[in-house]
Amino acid sequence: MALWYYEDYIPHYRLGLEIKETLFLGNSLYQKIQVVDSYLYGKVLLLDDIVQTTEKDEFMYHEMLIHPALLTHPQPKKILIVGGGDGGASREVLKHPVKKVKLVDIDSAVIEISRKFLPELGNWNDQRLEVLVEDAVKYLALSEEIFDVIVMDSTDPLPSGVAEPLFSKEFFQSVYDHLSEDGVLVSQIEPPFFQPEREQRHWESLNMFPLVKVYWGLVPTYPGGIWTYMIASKGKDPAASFKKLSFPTRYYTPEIHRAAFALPPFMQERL
Ligand code: AG3
Repeated sequence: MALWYYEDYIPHYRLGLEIKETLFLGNSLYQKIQVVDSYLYGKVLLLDDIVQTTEKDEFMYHEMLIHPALLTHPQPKKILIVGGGDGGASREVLKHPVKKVKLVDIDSAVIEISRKFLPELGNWNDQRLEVLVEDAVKYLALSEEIFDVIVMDSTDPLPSGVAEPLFSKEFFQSVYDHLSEDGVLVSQIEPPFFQPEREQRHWESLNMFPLVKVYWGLVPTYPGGIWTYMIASKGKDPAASFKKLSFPTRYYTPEIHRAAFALPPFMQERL
């Protein structure tokens, strides 16, 4: 009998994947963690029944989350990743000539399970990477460190979800205070088609930055067609920072970077 897994994203809408088997199922202190093996997307990591990443399409998300931000800073050396326990975001950051990457994830179980079941996602042995299991809100409140780029690779900012405090105005202010002069923040946000009001709220919460832009990309296993990212810069304009990279990519190109900032009118009108 066929085995199907569904993500019930919002009422009246679900995404389904036919799976071969469940490889891991358990609960951490913070959330339900699951890894399934699917026919079309390979291994899939789910947190609280929400698809986080899949072996086959993760490059589309991680390349678009990382490269526009790293190219927007003139010389990114110190990077902070908030969340990112599966390792995909730090892997892309480490392709750049950065000096130090700190990955701060609240849930050690996500890191352990990802390293065990999706080891090819991360570049865990790179000496420049430091992994800390901590609540990023507390971590930043207590730290005086300054970063060039801060990446938020969290779960969806759902009300009462683990990531909710990361999308508050207070946290964005704290991120701003921990960024260097030309500092850049990038975060994945929600699909604009289904969550327009929430997108607008995130946008408004970032108004301490002189430049805030939204860009989009495709991630086949995420809901709502197009997926959006929000980028805030103290210096250069992210939309004009496209560049040919010195290493191979499978989604990012300078042309895609440029096009990603072109927004359809239905999105533009609310920003
Ligand atoms: N975190 C964001 C995943 C969002 C997908 N949302 C959904 N399926 N409803 C990705 C973590 C990957 N490093």
